[in-house]
Amino acid sequence: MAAYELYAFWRSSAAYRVRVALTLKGLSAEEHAIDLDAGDQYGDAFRTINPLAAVPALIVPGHPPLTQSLAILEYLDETVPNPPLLPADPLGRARVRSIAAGLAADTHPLVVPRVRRYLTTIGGFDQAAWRAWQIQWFTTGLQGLERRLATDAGTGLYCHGDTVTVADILLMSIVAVMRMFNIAIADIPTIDRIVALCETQEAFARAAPLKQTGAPTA
Ligand SMILES: N[C@@H](CCC(=O)N[C@@H](CS)C(=O)NCC(=O)O)C(=O)O
Repeated sequence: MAAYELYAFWRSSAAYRVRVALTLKGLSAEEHAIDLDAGDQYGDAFRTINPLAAVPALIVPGHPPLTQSLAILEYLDETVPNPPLLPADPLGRARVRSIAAGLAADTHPLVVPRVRRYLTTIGGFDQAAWRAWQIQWFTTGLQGLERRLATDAGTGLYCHGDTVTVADILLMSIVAVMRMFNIAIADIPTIDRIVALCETQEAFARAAPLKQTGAPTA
């Protein structure tokens, strides 16, 4: 199997997704830490890997870096089909991709370091305003997902059916980073149930931010 390399940061929600998928597929990658708090993503060295200055980037030997966590998850799913991370049927795949995009495209980008940096410098936000902003968009994303999961027939033990899909990986990646910010959202029982089930699995446990190199120890 290819000797992958993964550019990541311990707290990164998007890098967490790739770690989970690699483990589920029985793969591993040598990790290179890009310290997002120190601004390493803006250095020339990393910009040659991802000009958009964001992790993750997965290096498949002999190929240009793969970026965008959803694209990386689909690449891994296509090259190592078992266990599948997308349903076999087109409607199921569309539902899973829709749940994943709701979190990856409509929720997560609002709370990344570059947005925090802009709002707390040019945008005039103090720490309280930034925290209120984070809570606002995590709440909007997860309460919307809760309504959907609670009413859709497609929901099973997991976000879609009874096996882990890309939708669960995205959900857990958002929950993991919310915890790092000490943000909890009430009244999302379906999500809480799915999160508790995912947490029993090694792939999610191993990807936990606080278990990664560079994470604070106390
Ligand atoms: N849509 C991208 C998001 C990538 C992204 O924004 N990653 C964050 C960490 S979770 C990052 O590196 N941010 C750097 C910054 O905001 O300066 C993906 O899914 O890979």
